[in-house]
Amino acid sequence: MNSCFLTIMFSLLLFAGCSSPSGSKADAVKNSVQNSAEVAKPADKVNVPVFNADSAYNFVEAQVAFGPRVPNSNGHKACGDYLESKLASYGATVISQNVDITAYNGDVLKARNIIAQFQPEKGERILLCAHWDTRPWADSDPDPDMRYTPIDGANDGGSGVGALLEIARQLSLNPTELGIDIIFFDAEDYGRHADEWRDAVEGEETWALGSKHWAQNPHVKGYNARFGILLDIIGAPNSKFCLEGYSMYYARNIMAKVWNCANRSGYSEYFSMSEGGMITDDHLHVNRILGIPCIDIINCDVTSPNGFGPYHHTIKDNMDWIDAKTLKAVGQTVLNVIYNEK
Ligand code: AHN
Ligand code: ZN
Repeated sequence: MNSCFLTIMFSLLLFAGCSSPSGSKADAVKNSVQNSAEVAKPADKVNVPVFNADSAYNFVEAQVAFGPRVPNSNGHKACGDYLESKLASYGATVISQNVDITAYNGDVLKARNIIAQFQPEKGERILLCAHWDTRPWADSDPDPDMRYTPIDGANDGGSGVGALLEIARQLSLNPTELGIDIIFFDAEDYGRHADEWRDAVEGEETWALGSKHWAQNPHVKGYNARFGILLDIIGAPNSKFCLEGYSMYYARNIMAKVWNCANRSGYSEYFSMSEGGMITDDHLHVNRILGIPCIDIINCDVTSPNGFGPYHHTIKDNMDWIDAKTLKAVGQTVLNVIYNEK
């Protein structure tokens, strides 16, 4: 292979982005997304870093090695310290927002939202987020004896954080035009145990407690961002990310931006055009309380019992369900989106 060929290949990689003009076949998206206000930008060339999927995979593995990250556990504390120091090592200004939150069952959770600000002096910002805690119980496990056992949460918890740590690493090497905030929310997955669903009361909110606290008490007074992207359960092989209901309701043009970008980047197999249900997740509070349009990229699997995949909230949610190819599809798409924002 001659060096000229290599140079061309390298340039193609570096200049892959999502600001190409409209009219490509990837624009043939579902009407609801297509008819949004998002307009194609001129095709100026932007340097977009290459997302290293092996690095992201290793970041998932590193979290799982701490054991379950259940609030108040030793593994949770140690992993939180690890996440904070990793983000700081990538040049971010990092804040841990510590708060005691009472869960639906009376447990007082020593919760910790971990907030990393890249280029904090910039006014125009993008929010990227994931939850870092893991479910205290495998309450969807097929074996009833396992339903009070904590899970590894490789996919549910680990995957979104792993992809964002790799993005943080890229941000340390190549600055973006806008400021970026990466937030790892705590206490997302302490929602009511499936055995107690009959006790649920109308309107109760037992999930996504850390993000609710942050949205009510943002780390910066009057915090705002152009938009937000939540990554949740993004590591399984052959994942399908559907058009989640709250994302479509609150942030349709951001969905269009991201799904179009995924298509142009060659990831249409993962970014499905089928509609998903409305999922109570961290993005909901960002939308409802702060009014920042925030989407949720989350696996949907209508063939599985709870709609998120057969491993979800079972003891099988371990490294066997993490595929670097899926992390790549999501991570590269997010990089392409954020490096193209001006
Ligand atoms: C509910 O099941 C209501 N919300 C799911 C959000 C979630 C749980 N994401 C990860 N684990
Ligand atoms: Zn969960």
